Amino acid sequence: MTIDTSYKQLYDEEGFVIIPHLIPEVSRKGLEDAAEHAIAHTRSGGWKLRRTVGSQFPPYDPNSPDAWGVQHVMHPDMGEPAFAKWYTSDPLVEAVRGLLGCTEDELQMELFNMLINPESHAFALRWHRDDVREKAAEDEERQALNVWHRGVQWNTALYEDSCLYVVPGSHRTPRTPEQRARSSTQDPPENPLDMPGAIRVTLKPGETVFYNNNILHCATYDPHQKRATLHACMGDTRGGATRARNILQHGLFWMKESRFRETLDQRGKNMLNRLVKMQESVNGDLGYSQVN
Ligand SMILES: O=C(O)CCC(=O)C(=O)O
Ligand SMILES: [Fe+2]
Repeated sequence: MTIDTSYKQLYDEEGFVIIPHLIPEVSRKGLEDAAEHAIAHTRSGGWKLRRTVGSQFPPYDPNSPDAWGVQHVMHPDMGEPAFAKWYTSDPLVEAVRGLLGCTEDELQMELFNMLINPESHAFALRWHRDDVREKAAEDEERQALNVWHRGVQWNTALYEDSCLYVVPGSHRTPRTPEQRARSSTQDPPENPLDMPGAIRVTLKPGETVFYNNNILHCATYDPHQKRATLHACMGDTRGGATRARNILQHGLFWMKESRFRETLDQRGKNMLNRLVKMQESVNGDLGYSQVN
């Protein structure tokens, strides 16, 4: 399958695009079961690598009673090979390759997490860009937005998901004074649609939104609305060290262990090799880790 070039055009212009059917029918049940297990394991306290209610970014407060995300679902200790199998599956890899405009030999394995509804606490993320400070002056913002990091991030919904809000096109331009005012507060928005230009993104089961992680976005989490959304990113090796800051802060020691490598098919192993090479080239460690 090659993806329609209009997807890439939309992604480049709007900063996001929705693509259906990236979960092969044969994989769906396996992924749902894996997701249920990962959620139960996290809520019971068995899985410590979680995004906790009260924290927007890492480090996440380990003492929080509730979680809005499960981190590192491909970790061998999770014991769910369905996740890595999907991450390296044909339809997904083809879509990513199309959006990055790269060859398969340039694809770099990165993060794979899951976004879930908190069990009993409403929570929200304030308006932000993942890799530009909220306080950045207009010039700094413009400069940061001009750098193409050669990576894509996505949310694939197993169940209907209306948590995410974005401002289309905002990945290319600094915030207007009004947008800046509404994204400089520490408080989550009372009504995200008050943000000029904002839209709510609704995914039907099986749909994927790919979004530039520097698009202005926020999210609201309702404990009564079931969410199990696969949240991942993949890079293109031509991005080199520009990808390091975002990726390596998440604690990836476990990805260098042979125990993890052994769970991957050949394509996955090749993608992982490129991540390790990138990490070694920036001479960094693999970030903090809550388990290792
Ligand atoms: O929940 C979402 O869909 C968005 C998550 C997000 O913005 C983030 O993790 O930075
Ligand atoms: Fe974000």
